[in-house]
Amino acid sequence: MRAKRETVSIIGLGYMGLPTACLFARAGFLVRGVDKDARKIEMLKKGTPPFEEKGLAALLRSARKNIDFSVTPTPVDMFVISVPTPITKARRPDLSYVEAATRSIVPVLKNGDLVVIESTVSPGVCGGRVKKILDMSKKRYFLAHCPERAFPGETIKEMIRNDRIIGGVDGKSARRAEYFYRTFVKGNIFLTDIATAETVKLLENAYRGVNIAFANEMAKIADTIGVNVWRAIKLANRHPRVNILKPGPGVGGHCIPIDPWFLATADMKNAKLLVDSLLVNEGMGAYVARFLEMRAAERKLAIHKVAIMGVAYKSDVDDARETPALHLARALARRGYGVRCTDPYVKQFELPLYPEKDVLVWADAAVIITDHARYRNMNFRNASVKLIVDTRNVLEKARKNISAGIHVVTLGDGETRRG
Ligand code: SAJ
Repeated sequence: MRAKRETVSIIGLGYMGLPTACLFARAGFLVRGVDKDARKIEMLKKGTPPFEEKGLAALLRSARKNIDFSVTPTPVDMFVISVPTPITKARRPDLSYVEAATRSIVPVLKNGDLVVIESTVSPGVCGGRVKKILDMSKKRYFLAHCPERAFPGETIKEMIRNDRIIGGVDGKSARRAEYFYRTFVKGNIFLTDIATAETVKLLENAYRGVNIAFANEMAKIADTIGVNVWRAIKLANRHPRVNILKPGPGVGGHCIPIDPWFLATADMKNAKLLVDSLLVNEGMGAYVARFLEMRAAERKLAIHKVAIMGVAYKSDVDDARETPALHLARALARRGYGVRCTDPYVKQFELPLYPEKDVLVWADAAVIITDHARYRNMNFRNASVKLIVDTRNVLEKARKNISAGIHVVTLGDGETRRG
């Protein structure tokens, strides 16, 4: 890759910021990766990725000669802010990290620099609060929003291939940002105004959240009317203009359960469908706990100890942020069950994690929360569980291999015995 004149700094080296920093470095820019976590910086200086992501270790190696890491920003030509934007307990956007990161670059900002916000923000934040902070520098700078749109687990591939939306405070800012991203993005780049770019990102994740809430509601209705929701959705999706997502134990990750609140809180009076969808998804943990209890009672099974299988928020990742497993663990504990969690990939979790084989000889029931590929072929031989609740329909094919003494029920299978 030809060396580029400009220098780039990424503030926030998380799941999105670190691959972005490496991609800019591999494209030929001299890159400085900045993160306030000194331990992470030490690991990166040694060339060790601080988390797992497909292809990240190799990408880091290929970018190394163009990248260095530090805890403080230094002067560069382009800054990318890629820090978390969580929600508060009251479900209000918490912009404190974006604001602090923006403040941290004010002392090193020069005339003509470009600042790009990649973090997800509420509409109006980049052109409002962020711009106000940058104006304290008294410098002439360009400002754009280029929300990340990569799918964790496929982050690097998606960062290169996906289309990008860039919104600028003015046309020049958008075009300047386009020049930088063009060096590694192979998808289309669409330029727009900054508030539209902010909204596009929120619309994408809100759309997915509402669609999943719809599927979850259908699963509950299917349980009531005695129809298998998985079969029904599969057939409905044969319609050329229908694409219903999958029901499950609720939504996790740092995006789908959170981003819709950024839109909803911008106009609570009108955000009825959004708020209801968020609450339907959040309520799935409690629903699964009731589902387990009901199905156990129907089968006259005495269940006291429950194994939660999978705490990753989605299949085959080691990321447990906002995982539905936690909602379920709490709902089960409130109902007096003993709960133990296991996951083949996750290393850090709010609750203790146990080895799978130990948990399965301890528990009376298992609830599959994450659709990890390895669960698809499990036969539960030697397990003490009498009941398996499959919230993701992962055992569809394995069912016939599971010992006859174990009852397997699937969320939304419509098999409740009534009467
Ligand atoms: N889920 C379901 N049913 C489904 C699909 C997903 O219950 O049919 C659950 C998953 O298990 C998970 C949650 O939803 O718990 C979210 O997972 P996801 O795979 O839909 O999304 P993320 O959070 O990994 O990534 C999303 C992506 N957004 C869209 O697809 C619109 C990604 O492109 C974004 O970059 C990312 O959010 C982000 O950073 O905003």
